[in-house]
Amino acid sequence: MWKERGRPAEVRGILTALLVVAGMLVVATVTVVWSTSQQFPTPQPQASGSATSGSVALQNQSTGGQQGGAPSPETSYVKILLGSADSVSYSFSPVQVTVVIGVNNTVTWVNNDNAAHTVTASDGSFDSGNIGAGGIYTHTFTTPGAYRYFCAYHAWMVGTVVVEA
Ligand SMILES: [Cu+2]
Repeated sequence: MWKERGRPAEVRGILTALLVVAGMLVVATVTVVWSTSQQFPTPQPQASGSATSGSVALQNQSTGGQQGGAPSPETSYVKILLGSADSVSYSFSPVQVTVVIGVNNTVTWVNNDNAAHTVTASDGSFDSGNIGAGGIYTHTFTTPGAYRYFCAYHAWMVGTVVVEA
């Protein structure tokens, strides 16, 4: 017999709350373990949960470069240095970059200058158009070769992408 009628309900309420918290901890732990086991660099993997980590890795490799601006191992970066519009001392950096198909053959140019520039292939195979201040341009190279490019506005701005199989 309970002398205080309110006590059992109160105890049951606390026990229920503890069970809910414990359940949430289990779910959170399982989620962390699962996402860690995926070894996936993207913060929000959209792949279905049935995919094994092996097929995810293969899929990631075969797609060659993912769009969206998120940094990934497949991307090589070339900076357009601040001052490139005003001084022949500044241009693309590095002026030559070597990439390997299937490894890092997506190149992203980042315009760190406060003026617009272009990344225009000498052979016409790619052309960024205007890249505004702070803007980026991304191109994925799929054919081996040496690709010279220039900025349409500034004659001293020239660079080369060497693509290896
Ligand atoms: Cu330029």
